[in-house]
Amino acid sequence: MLIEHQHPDNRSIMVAVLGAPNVGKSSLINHLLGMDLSVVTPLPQTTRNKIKCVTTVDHTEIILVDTPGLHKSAQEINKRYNQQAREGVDVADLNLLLVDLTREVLPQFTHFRDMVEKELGPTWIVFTKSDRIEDAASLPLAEVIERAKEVLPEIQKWFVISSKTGENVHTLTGALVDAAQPGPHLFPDGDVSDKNMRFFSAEYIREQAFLLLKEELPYEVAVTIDDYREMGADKKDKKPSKIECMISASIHVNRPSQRAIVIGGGGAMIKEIGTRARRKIEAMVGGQVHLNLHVKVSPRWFKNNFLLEEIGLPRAEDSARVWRKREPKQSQEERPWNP
Ligand SMILES: Nc1nc2c(ncn2[C@@H]2O[C@H](COP(=O)(O)OP(=O)(O)OP(=O)(O)O)[C@@H](O)[C@H]2O)c(=O)[nH]1
Ligand SMILES: [Mg+2]
Repeated sequence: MLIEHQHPDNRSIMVAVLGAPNVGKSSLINHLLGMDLSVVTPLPQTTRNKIKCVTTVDHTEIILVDTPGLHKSAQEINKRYNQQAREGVDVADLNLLLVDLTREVLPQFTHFRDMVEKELGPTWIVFTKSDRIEDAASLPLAEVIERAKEVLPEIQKWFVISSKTGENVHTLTGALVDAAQPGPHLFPDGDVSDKNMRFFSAEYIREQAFLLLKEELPYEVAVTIDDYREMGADKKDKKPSKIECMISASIHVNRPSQRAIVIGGGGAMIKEIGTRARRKIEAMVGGQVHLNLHVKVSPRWFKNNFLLEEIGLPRAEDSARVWRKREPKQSQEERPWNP
């Protein structure tokens, strides 16, 4: 879709945000956007899909593609997460490789080179979590970059940032604006993502499950939206005054014992997940939300092609066997998030 009547000064850039799990990809994107769009938790492998997130600086559109953390695994679902990240590289004009300063840095470059399996375009390095290092300025990062170029000759620039304090994020933003090329914007004004509010509703329910459940259980949880209905939202009117939204969602777990934990004693856990998720969804839709959650035992859902496709994870190039495709269930008509 090309938006008509574009300003002649318009510029655009598509940036893939890449790196190992938990390095701070989604946090940086949220900081650049100035809103909590993408899900962030202390757990690795929080992000499961590639998500285009859009911000505009004057006439420059910056599309940041959030991606799952690249990691080695023979499991089908992990192959699909990695595929999502690699597809981020395919669409990008520029790659940002995030390197966590709180871990050993050089192995993160070799790990990325091994995992990405793609020809890379221009790549910038963003060292993250500088606030957690006592004297980040004294680190020999120029030397690190020289050594990193031996495995990643595509490296052009590097930055040291903190998404927590905002340190240097404005320098990165300025560099992205400078790197954008003249051309039309790809998203309508005000749209914040290529994913609709139905997708983000599932994300915000999963976020609360990640934050509230312990140990391995978050990884055994998936969320699907069974029914999503918005009343009072005239699609032509981008800022409806009175919206009511009815959402029915399923939290899938692998085993009956996990279902009992997600429900909790007297339903306390599911109530807490629902209450917290609902608040965030209400802020997104700009109205009242009725959220109906069910906990379903879906044995080995992480190997079930239908469910994987439903949560936006089609088969990967290295999937174990050819999986049957299902027609998308979700209507494309649904309202994008345009605050
Ligand atoms: N102190 C500090 N913590 C950070 C910073 N950036 C991210 N974090 C924390 O690191 C953890 C992981 O952050 P995410 O943004 O979810 O990392 P990610 O790379 O998107 O992780 P995955 O989606 O799992 O691949 C969270 O607890 C964040 O709050 C930072 O600049 N400083
Ligand atoms: Mg993430």
